[in-house]
This record gives sequence, structure tokens and C-alpha cells, in this order.
Amino acid sequence: MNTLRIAPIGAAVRPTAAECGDGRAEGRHEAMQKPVYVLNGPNLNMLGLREPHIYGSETLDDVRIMVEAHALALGMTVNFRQSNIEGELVNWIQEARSGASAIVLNAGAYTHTSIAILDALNAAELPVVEVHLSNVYRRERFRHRSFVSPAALGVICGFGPTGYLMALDGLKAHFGAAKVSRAPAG
Ligand code: DHK
Repeated sequence: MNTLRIAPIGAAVRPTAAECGDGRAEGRHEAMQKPVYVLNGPNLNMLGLREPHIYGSETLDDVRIMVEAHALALGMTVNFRQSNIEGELVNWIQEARSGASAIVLNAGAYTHTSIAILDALNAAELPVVEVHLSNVYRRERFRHRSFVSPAALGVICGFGPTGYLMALDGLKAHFGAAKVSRAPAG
């Protein structure tokens, strides 16, 4: 007979291979063992100083601390980085293909210009969540076009740093992390 094992929210319950039921589910679970790369593009190192009426008063370090704490609560790990250099972001996305389970990307202004980043994201073959602190659709027209969106599982904008946490929640749901699983009666 089987009993139902219910874990507290946030606690990681690891399904056995048999519990996974099929290879795809098992593969998804294994993928979650790797960190989520949280990548930030140009000028995001200026958060806190830069146009606070648009981007808020938190620094990028504040955002990193929030993201790391939220990931911990979800039973995930993150690798949080920022670069002003397009090629460095491309290199990190290439690295993520084997080193990450997913990518959360705020590509800053490269969102609106970079085919190189789009190509790298497509090559990475990972779930991608595009994040923007501001609601880009309430801003200039040139911010309405995104070269990241065609490669993204989802897009979050306008919620400030909370958007990064929402991205992790979305990935957690996407990977279907087991909160309820079956175990043999003891
Ligand atoms: C950040 C930027 O640096 C801008 O170039 C984007 C995005 C919007 C944000 O809202 O986080 O247009």
C-alpha cells in the first residue's frame, strides 16, 4: 500500500525514479539540481543611483540578496551576475547550456538590440524568463521590441525587483517540483 507524503511548502521532496513515472519527468527533476543563471545586462550595476523614479532605490546587491534568499526558500540555487559587455553575456548564456537549469535574464538595453543574445538563448535550449524592472510598454516605443522574448518561456515587467522572484516562482512551477509524492508505507 502507498501512503501520501506531503511536504511543507518550500521543503524539497525528491521523487524517486519510480515516482517520476517517465524519463522526461526524471530528466526535468535532474535539471533542477543545477543553478538558475540570473543574468543582468548593461547599466543594471547602476541600480539605486540610476533614474530611481523608474528603476527604484534598491541596488543590484539588494536585488541579489533578495533573489538568493527566495531561491533558498524554493530549494533552488542561483548564480547571479551582471555585465555591461554584450559578448560577456553571450559567453555566460553559452556556459549556461551545460551549467544551468534555466536562465533569468534582464538584458537591459540589449533586450531591444541584440540578435547575438537571441541566438545564444536559442542555442542554450533552456527555459528562459525575461525580466524588466520597469513596465517597458509604458515607456518609449523602442523599448516595446524585445529580441529576448522569442526565446523566452515567459516575460515579467513592471514589478521592480519582485519580478526576479516571480521568475523563480514561474520556473519552479514549470519544472513541476514535487510537493506531493508517493512513498511506501513504513
Ligand atoms: C532595463 C534597462 O536598462 C532598459 O534598457 C530596458 C530594463 C528596461 C528594466 O526595466 O529593467 O529598456
